[in-house]
Amino acid sequence: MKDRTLLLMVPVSWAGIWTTPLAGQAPGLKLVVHERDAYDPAAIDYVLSFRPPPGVLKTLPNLKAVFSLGAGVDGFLADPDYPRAVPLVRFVHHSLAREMAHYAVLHALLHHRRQKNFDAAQKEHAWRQAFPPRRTEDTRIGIFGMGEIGQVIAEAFRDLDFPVSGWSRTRKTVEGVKSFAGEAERDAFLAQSDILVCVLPLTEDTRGILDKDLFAKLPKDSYLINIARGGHQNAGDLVAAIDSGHLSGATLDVFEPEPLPPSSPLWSHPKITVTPHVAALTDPFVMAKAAVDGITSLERGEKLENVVDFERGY
Ligand code: NDP
Ligand code: OXD
Repeated sequence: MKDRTLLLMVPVSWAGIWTTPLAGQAPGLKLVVHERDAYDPAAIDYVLSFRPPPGVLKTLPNLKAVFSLGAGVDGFLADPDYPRAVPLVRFVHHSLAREMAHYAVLHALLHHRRQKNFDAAQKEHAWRQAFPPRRTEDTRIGIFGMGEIGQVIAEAFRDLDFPVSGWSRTRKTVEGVKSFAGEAERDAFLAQSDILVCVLPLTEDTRGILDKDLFAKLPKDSYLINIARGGHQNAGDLVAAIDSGHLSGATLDVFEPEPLPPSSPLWSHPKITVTPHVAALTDPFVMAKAAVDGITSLERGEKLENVVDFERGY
């Protein structure tokens, strides 16, 4: 790593979260922080970022690879000047998928077990043995996006005895999980998803996919958990589908824009749970190791793993 420089493009106040583990993993690597340190653009070999300011990457003539701090890379592809000859590497690790599975299971069970009703009863000191859950065997979980994260989420629900299916572009073989593939099988998948968990990447094909047409195809009383990107959901259509009684509610971790403005009606909707993009946080030490391993592979002339396909957009 000697004579190599990595540029970190994150909010300056967060820089230490990433520089400490990177310095520990690769003591020889020079670290510079965008908007904090002066640097020569020609000296930058690698970049680590999540949502880099558009236009900066193209000013780095000797850039060899870009590492995403997250699994989703829409923040990079939103830059029309992303230099496409430079490989963009996603963060893929079981720790991230596992945290996403914990979040999805937590919110699915809160809904499935009707926990909001017990919270309300507790406030009244009322012993109400009401609100029986729907049978687990009858609560069909649909995973929208069966990639690195979706498959781990599917397995977690399967292991809790829920019937699980998944939708992806290409067919998957995951034990005990029914696979639906492509546009032709999308409606059939939706029609049997009582809890829909969205973990699709945000691409030209998936932007706005969670809209009124899609909600109409879900079974009555179904529930949405969106932990992918805010750009997938049409918030107005979602509120209308819930208020009409067709959907029973939603948990949303992602929004467009973020942070969700205080004036958004989503904050106070009684059937919507809002969390601030925390379904899974990248572990800085795991991420630092992944980036350093990637740089080492590249420097040895080996194949880089988890490289984004710019045509597909993920
Ligand atoms: P992957 O790229 O591994 O998986 C994406 C999946 O979506 C694949 O199964 C892919 O199908 C499927 N897919 C993509 N486009 C389409 C389409 N047009 N039609 C049908 N299926 C499609 O991504 P990850 O699982 O690693 O991550 C998923 C997303 O989760 C990220 O992009 C990010 O937005 C979000 N995320 C959110 C976090 C949070 O804290 N809220 C944390 C981490 C990730 P195929 O397999 O056939 O290619
Ligand atoms: C990610 C995220 O994409 O945290 O990893 O949203």
